[in-house]
Amino acid sequence: MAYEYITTETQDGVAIITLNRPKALNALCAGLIAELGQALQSFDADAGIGCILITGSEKAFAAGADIKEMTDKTYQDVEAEDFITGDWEVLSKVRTPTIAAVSGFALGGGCEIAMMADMIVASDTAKFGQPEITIGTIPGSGGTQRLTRAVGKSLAMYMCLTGEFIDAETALRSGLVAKVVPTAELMEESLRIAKKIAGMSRPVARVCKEAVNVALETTLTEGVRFERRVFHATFAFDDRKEGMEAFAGKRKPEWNHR
Ligand code: DAK
Repeated sequence: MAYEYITTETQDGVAIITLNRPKALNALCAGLIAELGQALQSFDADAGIGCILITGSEKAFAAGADIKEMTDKTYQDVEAEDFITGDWEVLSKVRTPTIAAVSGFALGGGCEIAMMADMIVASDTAKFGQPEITIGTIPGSGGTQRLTRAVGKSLAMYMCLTGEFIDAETALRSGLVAKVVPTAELMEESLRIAKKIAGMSRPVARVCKEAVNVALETTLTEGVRFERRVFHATFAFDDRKEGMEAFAGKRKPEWNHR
């Protein structure tokens, strides 16, 4: 599939989507978001893919929604077309585990896209921010919600109300990212993690992801109840039996992804 604003490739069960609009620091124009949604949906439906890795360039993961594209829109326009909502949300809905490998700027919609991934691996040059307030608006794709859940109220308020960026170390300390690595090692380490996840039983990885996500949507009692039911349900998978037999037999499991 030929895309204009992204590139895609696959490696050992991992799909790699690279945002590729370098002159605009990967600003998320409607065409890019449509292509991202399309690529995500097609990899999510591909039984051979066990993890999806999204990345940008060394200078920018993405510097936000395309401001120039938004400038002349009116309230009536954005309300009528439910402005860019559909494809923006695909990443938060795919069942395949996802990783955002972030170097450089992850701002506004760029930070929001990264936060929709299941985890963020950041280079030591990464900068995260929600600077929408500096252009007279507020985060529109989960920035006030996912950021607050990830880093807590005070840091989220600071970022959303001042528009100032945080560096990779602050992002790590606050729980926004899973890991920080030197820029030169970002893809190698992100791919290592992605391939490890892709090497697990795919249905088990899918329900594991679903259970972790439930933690953000429900009470502890309900979450633990959901987890218990899903844990029981893993005993219906061939791969659960294979995994335990392989452990006892001191061999590597051979998943059939069922
Ligand atoms: N949009 C359009 N173009 C952008 C851009 C952006 N967000 N960010 C950078 N560019 C362009 C610049 O205009 C420049 O283009 P030319 O002038 O060369 O044509 C080129 O990329 C290089 O940028 P700079 O020359 O500015 O590079 P610097 O290194 O000096 O500065 C910077 C880098 C990232 C600090 C700066 O470019 C910057 O402040 N960019 C804007 C950051 C920002 O405010 N981002 C938030 C945008 S608002 C929604 C979903 C999401 C959203 C809304 C709704 N729904 C689902 C409803 C999201 C909104 C946003 O993200």
